[in-house]
Amino acid sequence: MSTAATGSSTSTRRRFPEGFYWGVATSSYQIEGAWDEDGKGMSIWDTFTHVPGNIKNNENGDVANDHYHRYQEDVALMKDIGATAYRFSVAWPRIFPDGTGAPNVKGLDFYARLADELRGAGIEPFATLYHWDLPQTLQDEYGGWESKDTAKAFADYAGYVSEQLGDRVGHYFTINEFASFVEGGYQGIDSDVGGGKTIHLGGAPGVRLADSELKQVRHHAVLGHGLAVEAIRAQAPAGTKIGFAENMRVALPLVDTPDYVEAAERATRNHNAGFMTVMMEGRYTDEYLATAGGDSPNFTDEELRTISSPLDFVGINVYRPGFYVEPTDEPPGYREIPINASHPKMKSSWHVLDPEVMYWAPRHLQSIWGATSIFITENGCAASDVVAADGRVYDSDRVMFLRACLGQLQRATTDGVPVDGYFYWSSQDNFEWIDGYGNRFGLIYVDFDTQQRIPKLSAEWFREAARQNAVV
Ligand code: GBH
Repeated sequence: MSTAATGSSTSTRRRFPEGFYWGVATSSYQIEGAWDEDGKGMSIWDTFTHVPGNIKNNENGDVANDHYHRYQEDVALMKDIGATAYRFSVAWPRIFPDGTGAPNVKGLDFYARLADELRGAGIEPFATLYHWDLPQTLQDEYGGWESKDTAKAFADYAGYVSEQLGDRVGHYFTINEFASFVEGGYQGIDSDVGGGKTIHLGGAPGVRLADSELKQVRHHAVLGHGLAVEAIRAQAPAGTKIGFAENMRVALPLVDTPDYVEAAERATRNHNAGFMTVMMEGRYTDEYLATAGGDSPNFTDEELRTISSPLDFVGINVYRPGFYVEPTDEPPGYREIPINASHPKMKSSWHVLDPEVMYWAPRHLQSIWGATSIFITENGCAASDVVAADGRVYDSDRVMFLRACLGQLQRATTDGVPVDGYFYWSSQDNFEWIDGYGNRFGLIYVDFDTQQRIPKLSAEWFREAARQNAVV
């Protein structure tokens, strides 16, 4: 555990701006457990994981990291590894067991205690209001996000939580990764993994809609975001800060020259038309509506104004490049370059590796939409972590990944891109959705039989980087 005591070995050229947040992230269903305790209602992920065959090895989040009971130990570990911010999510069915109606005080109390514990440890709490665990009742009654009623119920819940927790939590992310739960939950996603190969990914509620129906679900999701922003502004204390946490598809310029960069910006804007672009611009692009034709979503101008309510910051989860581009003279002004079959990858099947995405993602946000405050709400990788004979976990590939990604992020801040913080996904190994407990993303290893936690080599790297506020 010995690291340079003085920090004198780190060049000042590799430092982040003063006040930069060094965070870690998790989500409720992936770590809490206590799936039916203290009045919590069922979520669509409780239902989905309990159906045999949906999840690798039929695993589920019933117990997960038992964080609901071990949160004090977990906060102490976060402090120990140097985190200054923590992004957690609130489980909607803990607060409103039926999605709407009477709130459950015990559920709310858990997050109040968690926030107090964090503040006591000098860690700033950032709450995500929707990380995919929709109350099952809303799925049963409305078909979930197929209905506008779910967007309205989400806003009521968001306003209530921000009002109740407002004295303790000052930063909120409305919704995590729109495409992951919309396309993933209501159709399934074909992920390009190079060499012309795609893999099919999905999740709860496991509905299979046609393309024509999916556009309306997307619209309800961004509408839910916008309505939630309005509700939080109305109910939370003045000064409360709000954004979303979106996994935008990022086009990388093949060459770093103005014409390639412009092509990449154009492509990024088009490829995010259904979520990021409409939230930032308040309109669906002409191309999006033209391609949809008769399948365009139904929407009003008033809804578009709500969807694009001004935000305090923009959050993006950055894992992989979407694709590469080169400029063309023909519309749309760019050509997509296929990802090669031999492209480097991290452990997850979808995880195409190019650390440069950590430079271009925030830079595109600044140049396309003029973002003035950006958070990297997630970045991380799975690795083949095992406890060695000496009791340590030697995740050298994750250290490589961290150093490479943060090096690119630091390059962005040096270029004047306004990035205010970084959250590593995840503080600890946890329930990785359809992959079960197999894909470990943590800085801290978890033995799921004993619930023992062991900080990995990467946690040591993170601690030193946070201490120096620099790439180390
Ligand atoms: C995030 O998903 C989630 O927010 C988090 O809950 C999860 O545990 C973590 O990351 C690690 O997986 O991008 O073309 O490959 C982000 C990763 C985004 C990966 C959607 C699969 C499918 C399309 N997922 N992606 S593609």
